[in-house]
Amino acid sequence: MFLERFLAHDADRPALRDTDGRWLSYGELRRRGEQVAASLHNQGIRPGDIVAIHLENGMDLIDAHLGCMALGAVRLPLNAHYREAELAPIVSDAAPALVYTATPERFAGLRCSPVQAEPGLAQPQLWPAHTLTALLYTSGTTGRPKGVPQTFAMWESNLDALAAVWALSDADCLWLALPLFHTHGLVLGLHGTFLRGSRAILAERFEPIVPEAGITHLYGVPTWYRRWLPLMQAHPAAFQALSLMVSGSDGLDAATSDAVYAATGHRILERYGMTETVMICSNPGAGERRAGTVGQPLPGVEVRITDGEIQVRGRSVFSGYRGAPPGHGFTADGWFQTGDSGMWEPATTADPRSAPYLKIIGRTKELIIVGGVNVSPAEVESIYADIPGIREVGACGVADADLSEVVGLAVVTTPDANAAEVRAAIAERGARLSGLKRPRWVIFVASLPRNALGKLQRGALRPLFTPSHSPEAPS
Ligand code: MLC
Ligand code: AMP
Repeated sequence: MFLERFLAHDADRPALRDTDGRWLSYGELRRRGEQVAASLHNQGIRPGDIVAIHLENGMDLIDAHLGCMALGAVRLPLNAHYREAELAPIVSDAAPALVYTATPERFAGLRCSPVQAEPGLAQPQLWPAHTLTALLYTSGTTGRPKGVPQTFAMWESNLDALAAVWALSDADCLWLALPLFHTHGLVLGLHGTFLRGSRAILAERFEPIVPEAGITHLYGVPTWYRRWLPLMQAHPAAFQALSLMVSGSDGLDAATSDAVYAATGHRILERYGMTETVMICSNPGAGERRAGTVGQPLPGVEVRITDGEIQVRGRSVFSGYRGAPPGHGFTADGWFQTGDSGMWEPATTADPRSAPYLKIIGRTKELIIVGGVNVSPAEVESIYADIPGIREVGACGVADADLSEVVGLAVVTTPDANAAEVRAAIAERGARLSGLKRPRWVIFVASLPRNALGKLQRGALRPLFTPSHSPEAPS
């Protein structure tokens, strides 16, 4: 059981280095959790209540998580970069009883029914296991985020599978700069560390640093490795000394994988996951790591490809979106539909007996992945569609050498539109979106590509953003 294993780690064992450089032991983390739990309880929060955590990496965020874990409250990690318009649908759907945030103004217009303290209640019972431990929202392709209930059981089986495949141990030390409001950082990074009793060095945000001695593991997104490359070439020894570099959340290009290998002798380990499933496939810790593939299904996870789509079932797969009809997102025979397309790559001569490796070749869902962060084109469009002078807009992913993709926005104006006013309004509306969702490219076009049924063809928008096309300004 996840909590029992977390509670069993030696109290003196170092667990986490805070962003100010101070090490905290497992005993200290547990004490802090208990203190926060008592304070949450005094504020009227009870096991099973939803508590939103809208914070960047740091001890305030860690304390909030530990407090909820100790009390048995359900954590609602919110992207700390999200603005009011992005938070609104999540807050209205999840209705958290309490919000931890450093920017309360972003919640000013949102109704989050605050709880009433009930004085004189007994001390809470601590570390009770509850069915739900967290609720993570994922960018719905319709533009409305969907709540993905998370259980310790999902996490534990998946993290144990990863530990086996990656040969992880309690001696590992992870450099943890991944934002702790996504599956990657929260589940693999933070809870993976908590489960095994290993160590993590917390960083506020990613910056390409030379790993200090003692760090053994890096988990990151492809953008990070591209930004790290010059440093790896300049200081290869510091990277050679690592045990493992893992990439996920987005496809890693072969050029980066090969350049990292040439500089450090490490083949980056690629793995594939989703908020709904935790990790699905991975290349092995020991054994053949095949660049451009995401390896094989993890123990406890089954993968099939039907009509080109990757479908998954297993212990770590969630049971359904919050508030959605049963079976939504699953096939009739119970497989979760990832919306990613893939193919099996057969065994190679290096290991002819090995099972095939999964290669992700595209997405059937309409999603833009910017620096490992999912962006729904429909959500972006909804921000700009009602600007006076705009008839319609379409958003799509545009290839980017740093972030893999950035958002492109194609705009059709009305005949009487004032170009300067439209441009100014587009720039002003950008403030309603967190930075990675904001369109990097805006082009003006005469019409949007639609199919016979009138449905916007976002794939056909992409070629309009090629450098050879000079954007038309509205007249
Ligand atoms: C930064 N910004 C974000 C953001 N991070 N907006 C939304 N979501 C985020 N996660 C905004 C900032 O507020 C800022 O806005 C602007 O983007 C630029 O910020 P920055 O810090 O200068 O950006 P940059 O250094 O370019 O950061 C990019 C990045 C970082 C790639 C280094 O985003 C990152 O660490 N990404 C990792 C994402 C991740 O963990 N994904 C896992 C998803 S889970 P403004 O307003 O100031 O301009 C998953 C499952 C799986 O996919 O398999 O893992
Ligand atoms: P999220 O909804 O944030 O959990 O993101 C999950 C999505 O990220 C998946 O459905 C994939 O589209 C994408 N993804 C995750 N890992 C990889 C990977 N290794 N290669 C390509 N895409 C990935």
